[in-house]
Amino acid sequence: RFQRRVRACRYDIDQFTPNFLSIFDSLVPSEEEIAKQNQLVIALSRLINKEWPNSKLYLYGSCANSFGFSNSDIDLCLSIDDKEMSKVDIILKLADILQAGNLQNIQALTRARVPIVKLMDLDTGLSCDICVNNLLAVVNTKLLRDYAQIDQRLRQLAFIVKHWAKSRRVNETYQGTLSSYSYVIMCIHLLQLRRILPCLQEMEATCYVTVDDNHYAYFDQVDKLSNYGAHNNETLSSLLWAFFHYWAYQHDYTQDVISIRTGKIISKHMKDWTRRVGNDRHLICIEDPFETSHDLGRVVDKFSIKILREEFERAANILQYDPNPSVKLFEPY
Ligand code: 3AT
Ligand code: MG
Repeated sequence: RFQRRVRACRYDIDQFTPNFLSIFDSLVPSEEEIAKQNQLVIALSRLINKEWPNSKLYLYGSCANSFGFSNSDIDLCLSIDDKEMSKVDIILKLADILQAGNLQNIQALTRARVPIVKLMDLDTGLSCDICVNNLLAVVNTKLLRDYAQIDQRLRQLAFIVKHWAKSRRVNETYQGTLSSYSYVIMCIHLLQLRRILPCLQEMEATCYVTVDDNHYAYFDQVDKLSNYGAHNNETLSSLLWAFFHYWAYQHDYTQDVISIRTGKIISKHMKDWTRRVGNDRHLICIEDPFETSHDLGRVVDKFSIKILREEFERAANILQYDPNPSVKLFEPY
């Protein structure tokens, strides 16, 4: 049985919070950049609505979930109800419609796992990917944004974790490491366990959505929860310490699944995630809050799990012992 090692947080950890907060500030996109993103959505929507008046273009992913860095690409999703056309046909036609705009490098990637149109907008200089009818991603974007509004420490923690993951090259799903979306969910889970965040999907629902005949509901009146975490006064650096210590030394990789849907740790056994099925190896288990049969850790293989766990340990040790953790943590891999 995996030994869970628990260490006491270093006594002087809080002194590093101002350094981590200034890194956070340097990564946040400016108002001007956000205005440009909205301008692009309006311009593209106009173009697309001429051809498909009943379609709607949604921003999703990091530029809409409030966990986006400055200068990141824009993720868009076109919602369109056309039973006659396949997704690939819609993508091809969309690429064609967009030729009329002031855009560059329009490419229809029809053979990708999620078919998309890629483009660069010459007016704003922004690059974006447009997918079709991927509405669950629009819903999970809103859930993440709602959580971020409850306590500012979530956004701060997730930015630092994402920045660490990008610096250390463990944010590359095609290399078997975790997506940004997974890292944000890991941060939400930590704050739920520390009662800094509630579990919105366990509360009385105020928001209902149906995607592909599946019904989802959760409490989204988050302005009523702005004092939820106030009893806990842990600072950003001690939460970072807790995050890396959890994943380095406390998480039980053989038995546990983290679940923000329930706000708890649940068992692999209960989910039947104890053995490899097809390409799903379940070496680190992170339940998707809506697609509950979906393990976000399924991209991780027997090589990348080692890399990932070594990086968690490296980060935990830096936060425990290094005199200058806010520098060392992000040293390029
Ligand atoms: P970056 O800032 O671009 O690194 P991001 O928030 O855009 O981060 P991703 O690129 O990982 O995050 O994903 C874009 C969105 O797609 C986020 C989420 O709404 C959705 N998404 C990503 N991976 C999954 C997944 N495995 N299951 C469901 N939705 C996902
Ligand atoms: Mg993205």
